[in-house]
Amino acid sequence: MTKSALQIARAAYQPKLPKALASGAVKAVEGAATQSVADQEAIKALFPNTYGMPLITFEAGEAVKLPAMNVGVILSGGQAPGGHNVISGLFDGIKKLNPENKLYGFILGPGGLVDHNYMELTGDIIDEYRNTGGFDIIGSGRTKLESENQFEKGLEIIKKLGIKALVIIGGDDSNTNACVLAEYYAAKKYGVQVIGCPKTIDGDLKNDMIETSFGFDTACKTYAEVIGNIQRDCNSARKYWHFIKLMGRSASHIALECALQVQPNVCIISEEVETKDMSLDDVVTSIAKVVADRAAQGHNFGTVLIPEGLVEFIPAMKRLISELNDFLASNAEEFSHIKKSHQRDYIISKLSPENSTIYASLPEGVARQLSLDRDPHGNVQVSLIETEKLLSEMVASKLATWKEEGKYVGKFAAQHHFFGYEGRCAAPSNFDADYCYSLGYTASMLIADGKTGYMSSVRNTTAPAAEWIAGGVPITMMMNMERRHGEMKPVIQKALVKLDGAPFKAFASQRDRWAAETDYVYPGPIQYFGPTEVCDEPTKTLQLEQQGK
Ligand code: FBP
Repeated sequence: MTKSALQIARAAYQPKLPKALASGAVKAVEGAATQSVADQEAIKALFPNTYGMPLITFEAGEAVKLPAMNVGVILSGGQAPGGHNVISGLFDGIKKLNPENKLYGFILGPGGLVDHNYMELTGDIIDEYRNTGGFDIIGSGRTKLESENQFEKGLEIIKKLGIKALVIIGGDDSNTNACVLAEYYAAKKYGVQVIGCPKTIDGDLKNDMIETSFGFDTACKTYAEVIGNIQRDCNSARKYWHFIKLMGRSASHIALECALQVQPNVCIISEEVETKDMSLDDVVTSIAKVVADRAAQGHNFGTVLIPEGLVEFIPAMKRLISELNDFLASNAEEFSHIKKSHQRDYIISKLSPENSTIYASLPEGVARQLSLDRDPHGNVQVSLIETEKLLSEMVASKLATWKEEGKYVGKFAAQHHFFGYEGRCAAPSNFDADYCYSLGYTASMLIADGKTGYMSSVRNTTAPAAEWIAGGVPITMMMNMERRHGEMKPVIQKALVKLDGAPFKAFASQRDRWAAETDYVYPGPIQYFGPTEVCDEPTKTLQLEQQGK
């Protein structure tokens, strides 16, 4: 593999570990018994073997020689910077326990386990991937591990390879499935342990015990760098409004963190839009107002950050999408015979009056996306909706109306951007490199301690890495019951942006000033070498959340 100079230098970086893990030998200290965040009786009944287990903290201890064991690892879902370091931490951890231990990677996600598609991860392979971005060492996939048939197919290869434990690196859904698998193997007494690791750039897998999911730090810093560059361009030419959509399928953590880093003129937070029951027109009006106010000061430029999941958080849009999904599912045949040029009018004539009015008000392109692009389950694919264009077109027409009414609105010219894939495989920041390596190493210690149904946890992450606290959290502790596809299911509670949380409050207390002034921050690229205050700084979100504790 040909490498850049940075990759070569970066390969030599030794990730920092919490003191207890770096000591070379640990002991597991058990805390109090746990319970799920809600629906305790229901979760307990579904997870009789893995419910109520204690929290685990690792402290320095005596070295113990364990018999050799084999471990399997799976990368699940969307890429997130640092995945390779979770695997290298896991590898180093099990090799430290016993150099005979082996690590097997299942190829292209959970599907690799079911299809018996795997490779042994040797030291040479691991060394190629240390401190690099991406999940390409074994690839990732979105196959859901849910059925007994899959669990049994997985067991066949687990037995064949003599695997004692499986580490699943994934987001809330993948860790929910890891917990179901752990319970299944425990109930069947198969003697196979399952450990989860918290991954997702979206930042929505976090709680009191999991301070952040890995990848969020690097992805936000990567986006913030590019947004900063755009803001500098914007402030140099002073002629464009930049509408920037940011990844985050559901929660707005990425948009909020980027706003805290770059101080844009506008940042929409989906959770606030939903809580305040704002309509699409309310969102558009709020942006148009900032545009007009800045124009009145002679500033015909600015930046607007938009979370990817916004459309589904606008209550009226949610109702429209739901009616459209149902209508198109039951009238697919008839709809397919309607001429393209008549489809819009046809839909307008069929929807309920409220939804029909909203649909008619949408720009042509967006209306088409809502009615045509459906996923295999018949749902509209919201991530394909170009929200940045939708909002800028609607802001333009709102400004035109205000102009006709005699209001001064200045000049409005928009540019559009979507930042998502650019940040998911970036070389991990020092924070993610250290955090991921520690998560992987901790997973190996949980395995050695015989644990199953636990998520690897590293806390106190705003302190220097040596003071981080490594341990394990029972996954059942994070669960509640939620309706999914019409059925009540045990799932890990998704962490949305809290409007009473410190990060949102910090943003809300400054946004009016950011809107009026041009006080942009230009964070620049992630620094991998240099002073610790530049290279090791955690996200603003994490700092603000931990300050309040
Ligand atoms: P995970 O939750 O699996 O980590 O993925 C998150 C994400 O990156 C979202 O931000 C984005 O909406 C989605 O994946 C895109 O999915 P895909 O990679 O399938 O296009």
